[in-house]
Amino acid sequence: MGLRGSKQPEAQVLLLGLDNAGKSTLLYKMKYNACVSTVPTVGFNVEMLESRKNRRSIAVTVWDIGGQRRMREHWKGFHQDAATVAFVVDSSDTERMEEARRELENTLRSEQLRGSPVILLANKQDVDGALTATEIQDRFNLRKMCAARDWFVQPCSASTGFGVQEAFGRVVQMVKLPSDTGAIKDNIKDKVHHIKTTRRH
Ligand SMILES: Nc1nc2c(ncn2[C@@H]2O[C@H](COP(=O)(O)OP(=O)(O)OP(=O)(O)O)[C@@H](O)[C@H]2O)c(=O)[nH]1
Ligand SMILES: [Mg+2]
Repeated sequence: MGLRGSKQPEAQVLLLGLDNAGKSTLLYKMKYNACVSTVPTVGFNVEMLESRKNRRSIAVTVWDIGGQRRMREHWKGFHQDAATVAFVVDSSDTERMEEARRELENTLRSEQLRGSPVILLANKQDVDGALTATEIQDRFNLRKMCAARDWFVQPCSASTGFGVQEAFGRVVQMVKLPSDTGAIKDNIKDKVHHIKTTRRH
């Protein structure tokens, strides 16, 4: 059973990216269409969003994991069961573009994410000097990096809302629904346990 006891199919999406990319801002914009002021995420946020796929109602669980360097070592604890990776990039942070590319590349080496679709969210398009989605796609060499999986690049701005619904729509289109709809409650417990037991003090 899912969080709300419904039998609708569930899909899990991992929202990853460097710190300050705008993951949490995007998550709340997608869920509430509101601008929520965020603090850096230590641990993770998780929200369930409703959508429709193949004329069925589905529940999309979005895991928003902190992107600070010390949090990145925990990303792998979330790989299992992820139907899709949504990787958020601060398109205006040209200095850290290579670091972001490396983190995505490392993430996609995970056996548990083999074949998972990737959507790259080129966020902060409202900022002057932001790289375009195409420029980021080229810098990441996504065509090669994602040769064995479905991928898509979506320009957006979590601040203005530009591209945010389209991004969520893409995610829903791309998710693969697991045959086992899973016990998400247990899953949350597992993730909390993973973070508690592996966090450095
Ligand atoms: N101009 C602009 N600012 C944004 C946008 N999205 C997020 N921000 C700002 O960027 C900062 C970081 O946003 P967060 O959503 O907290 O970033 P995060 O990726 O969750 O960061 P961590 O939790 O540390 O991994 C905040 O000040 C946001 O208001 C955007 O599209 N445009
Ligand atoms: Mg955050």
